[in-house]
Formats: sequence, C-alpha cells, structure tokens
Amino acid sequence: MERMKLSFRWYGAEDKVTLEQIRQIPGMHSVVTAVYDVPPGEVWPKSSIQELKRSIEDANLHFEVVESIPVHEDIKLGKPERERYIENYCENIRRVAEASVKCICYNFMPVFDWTRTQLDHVLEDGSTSLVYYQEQVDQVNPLESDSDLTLPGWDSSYSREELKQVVAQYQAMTEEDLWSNLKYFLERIIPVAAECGVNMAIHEDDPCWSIFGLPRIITCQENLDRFLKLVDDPHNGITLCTGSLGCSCRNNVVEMAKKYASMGRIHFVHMRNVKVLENGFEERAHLSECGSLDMYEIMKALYDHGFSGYIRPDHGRMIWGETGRPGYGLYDRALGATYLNGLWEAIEKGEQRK
Ligand code: DNO
Repeated sequence: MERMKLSFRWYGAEDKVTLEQIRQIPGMHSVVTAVYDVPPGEVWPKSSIQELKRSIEDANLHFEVVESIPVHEDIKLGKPERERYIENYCENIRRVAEASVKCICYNFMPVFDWTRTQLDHVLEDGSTSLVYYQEQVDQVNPLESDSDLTLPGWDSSYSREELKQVVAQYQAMTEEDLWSNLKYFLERIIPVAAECGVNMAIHEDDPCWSIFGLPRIITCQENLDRFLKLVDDPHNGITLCTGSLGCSCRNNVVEMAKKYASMGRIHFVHMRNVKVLENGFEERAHLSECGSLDMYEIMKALYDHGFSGYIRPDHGRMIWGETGRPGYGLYDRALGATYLNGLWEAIEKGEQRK
C-alpha cells in the first residue's frame, strides 16, 4: 500500500526555518510553500516557481504541494472582475503543474483567513501557543474604523479603511451567495486542474463558524458533502485540517477522515491538536492526550481508508526559547512530524501482523 507523504510548510528564503533543517527531520518527503511576493489574484512568475523548485530539490526534498494560491476577494464576492482573476488562477494552476506540483491548497473564507485572539498564550508547561477566546473576538468590530483593536493573523496588506470597505461588501451577501460563487469558481478551475493532473484541496474555515457576521461555509460534514458535489470530480477535494474542524464539538473528525478518505477526496491533511473550551479553544501539542482530538484514531482512519496523500504537522507551539512566525517554528512542528511518523509506523506494522 502506498504510504502517506510527510511534508512541512516553508515560507521561502525569508523563513527563519531553513531547508537544511527541514531535510534533517526523519521521513520528510516534501516541502509545502508558495510564491509570497505576488498580490492575491495575480499570475506567479515562472521564474519564481522555478526558483522554489530548484532550492527545494537541491535539499533533496520534493516540491509537490502549494499552500496557498489565494482566491481574490472579487471571486468570492462574485463581482464582474472575477473573470480576470479566475483566468489568472487557471494560469497559476498550469504554471505550478509544469513545475511538478500535484496538490494545491486554498480557502474560500471571506476576508479573514485563520483567526486567533492571541498568538503567544503561555501554557502550563511554559510553551506558548495560539488561542481563540470568543469574548475577545466579540470586542472587535472591523467595521468601526476608530477602533484600535485588531486581531493577530489579520491580513496586514489592508489598511483599516480598506478592510472596512471589503468587509462592508460582504454585508449584503448570504451564505447561499457564497455557495454560488464557489460553484462558479470550481466549474472553471476544476477542468483545468484535471487536465494538468493537479488535485485541488480546499481548506476548511478556521475557526469553523462565522466571525464578524461574515458568511463561512466550509465548516462541517454536511457542508463538505455539499462542497464535493458542487463539482463531483476527484480533483475537487479537501485539505482535512483537524484543528479547524476539531475546534467545534459538532464535528467528528474521525468520521470525516473515514468518509472522505474512502471517497478518495482527501488530498492533503493538516494534523494538529486543539483543546476545546467553553469559550473557544487553545492550540496544543500534537500528542492526543494534550488536547481534545484523538490523533491515533484520525491517523488510523486515514490509513484504513487508503489515504496516500500529503500530511503535514500543522501549527506548533513555541518551545525551547524559539522565536519566529507564530505556529510555524521548527522545534514543535518537528516533534509533531516525528509523532505522526510514529503513529503511522505503528498502525502499518500492527495491520501487517494481523
Ligand atoms: C494557517 C493555515 C491557513 C491555510 C489557508 C489555506 O496556518 O493553515 O492559513 O494555509 O487557509 O488557504
């Protein structure tokens, strides 16, 4: 049986974590990255893609997963300008496919990608992690330009005034509108992905509920079922993000892993553990006993249902005095990678001995 492929996110030459370090993590197969210096919606220069490929392959790693090619807000809003942005998106799919990329992760969240209220919350063991407490989110209104409060993780490329404008454009939009704009987008990009042999893998909304009154739809099993049917093609798949789905008790991540892996629609997995609280959640170490998710059961579900795609350890805590990009330091993600390898080996050998 084909094995899952262990991968690691890397933010390019600017990243404090180096490819030399990543290649020393046991069992590492590939590097997950993107072209970061091109604004959302524009076409990535072939030279930038080639440069990523060259540096990753020089480190003896594979470049097969892109995270992310961002979806321009005009596509999500269904504005007439979306035609140009969708064309550019298709061109980006072709260009990365030419560089041997097999899987593209993206999301369809209005304006805000992942949202947390603090990026350096001190846990009991002295490590720090990303947390989300609802009462802190409730104090922030992105439509009030005189409010100084912002949340970590917000796209800093928007000025407050621009943010206000883009958020305002969504106010009249319903979830059904967002579904129909997503369908429109998929109907155009999936045939291109299929032709290029690339798997598209939508990332769930993080957290998986509406924030600031903005519509969010990639949130639960019912909606993932609906998503997969919008364009019923294996190239239209998902990134199973355990932390994004698992921060809501409504979601049974093990069941979802079983269901979508057996359908062959999980192309990429983000593995991370969260502790679900009454007023939100805290990101924790990968080990099952550290959070609310049973990582063994999730891995077993993937294994049992023939998953052979890419997996990466997701956000890590900051440990051992490391500083850097919150969630994306080296040490705790490397521990996570090793733990995931251990789970896989134990499950695989256990099954082979039966
Ligand atoms: C956060 C990441 C997300 C993810 C995008 C995919 O750490 O998991 O930012 O890359 O939502 O487009």
